[in-house]
Amino acid sequence: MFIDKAKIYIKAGDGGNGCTSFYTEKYVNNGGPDGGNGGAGGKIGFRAVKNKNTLADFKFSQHFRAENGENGKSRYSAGKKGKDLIIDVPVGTVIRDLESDRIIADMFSDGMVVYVAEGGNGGKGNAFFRSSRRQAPHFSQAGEKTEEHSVVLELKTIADVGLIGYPNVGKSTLLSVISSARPKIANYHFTTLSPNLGMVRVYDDSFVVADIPGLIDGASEGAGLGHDFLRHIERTRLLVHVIDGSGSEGRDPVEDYVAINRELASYNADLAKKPQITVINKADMINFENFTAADRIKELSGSEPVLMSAALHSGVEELIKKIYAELQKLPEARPLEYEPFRYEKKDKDGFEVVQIEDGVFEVFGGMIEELARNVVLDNYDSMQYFQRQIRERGVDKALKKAGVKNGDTVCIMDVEFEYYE
Ligand SMILES: Nc1nc2c(ncn2[C@@H]2O[C@H](COP(=O)(O)OP(=O)(O)OP(=O)(O)O)[C@@H](O)[C@H]2O)c(=O)[nH]1
Ligand SMILES: [Mg+2]
Repeated sequence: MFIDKAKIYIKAGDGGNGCTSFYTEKYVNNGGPDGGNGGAGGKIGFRAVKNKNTLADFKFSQHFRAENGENGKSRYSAGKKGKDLIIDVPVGTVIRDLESDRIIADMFSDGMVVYVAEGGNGGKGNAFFRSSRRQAPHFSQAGEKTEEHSVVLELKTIADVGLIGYPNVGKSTLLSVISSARPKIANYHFTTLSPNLGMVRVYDDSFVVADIPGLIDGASEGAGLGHDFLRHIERTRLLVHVIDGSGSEGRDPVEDYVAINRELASYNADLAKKPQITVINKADMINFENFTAADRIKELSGSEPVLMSAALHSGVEELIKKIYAELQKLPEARPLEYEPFRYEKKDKDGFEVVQIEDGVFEVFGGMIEELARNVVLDNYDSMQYFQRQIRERGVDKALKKAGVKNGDTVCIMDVEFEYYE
């Protein structure tokens, strides 16, 4: 199955907890604190690989988590860092944040790796908190937790040339003649259901051609296979517009030429502006008495169409040379231009005070959560530290401003305090 859009969930690793422990040995009493730090959580990254050409794998697995950091242990032993998780995607995959719809990365070149989510920091062990004033800290810090994010993967094939045209005009036949690709070819509409890529060798060089499903009137509004596949030619440098010159299905080649260009323009104006080479195919079946289509298309497009029979391989060499010459004049394909979106770590300084009811206030926010990592609530040492920090960081002031009075209740995380100045 060809899948070119997928939604997945990614989560970098949580940091491991710091350890609270005291040195023990036979005959040694009251050893010092020796709890080690937790390890950092693993990062999440994406890697572009050229041996994949669909996002089908993501149909079946959608949850990706990097390893958590290990907890710290006694004897100053630090927890191991969590392993990073690198997710392989086909070259040309564009990664977006679901919520903001902003681009995180355009996986444009083979082998490139982009890290998109940092792992949580490990918590400090109690050995870290030892100071001259506090010889035996009975607390350690919890590891930092990371959040899960939803991201959208979208494959936008990278090819030099895109083949466009009505169904059954011979696009896939052309690709099979000029490259070693073996797309399905048959005498009915929509033989091609997903893009095919082929590499065309010319002189000592080569270029890549993408064959997409045929377009029909109203494709830009979703008719037929719709414009779903047009995104695979958005990044091409040149379009080759294939027309059935024989009118074998009772259609007029000139009308076809105009209609397909109209569809392109209503899908995306940039696509319509892309340089085009027009190819009149099925020349073996054209009745050249009264054949005026080539001249009229030349008038409309401003350049001579290539007359060709993909079936008889005639005119094909000429077309390849023309494409190649045209490509030399065009700039190399480039990645999308975007300001990369990054997942911010949680705000660690802000907090808010709200009055929930008469005499009851609640304090919450990133700063509170961060502080709470440092606290073991039933531990006197740690509680003192917490209260002092809260005062120092302006929570007291904010409470007063909100109108707190002696004897009121203040809720912070899971704990209720009675407020006294
Ligand atoms: N007589 C003749 N028939 C051709 C020529 N090129 C292709 N055909 C035939 O036209 C039919 C359609 O060819 P395809 O290559 O599958 O056409 P397509 O444009 O890829 O069609 P879709 O994938 O459905 O959009 C097949 O039966 C081909 O054999 C040609 O130059 N001359
Ligand atoms: Mg086809």
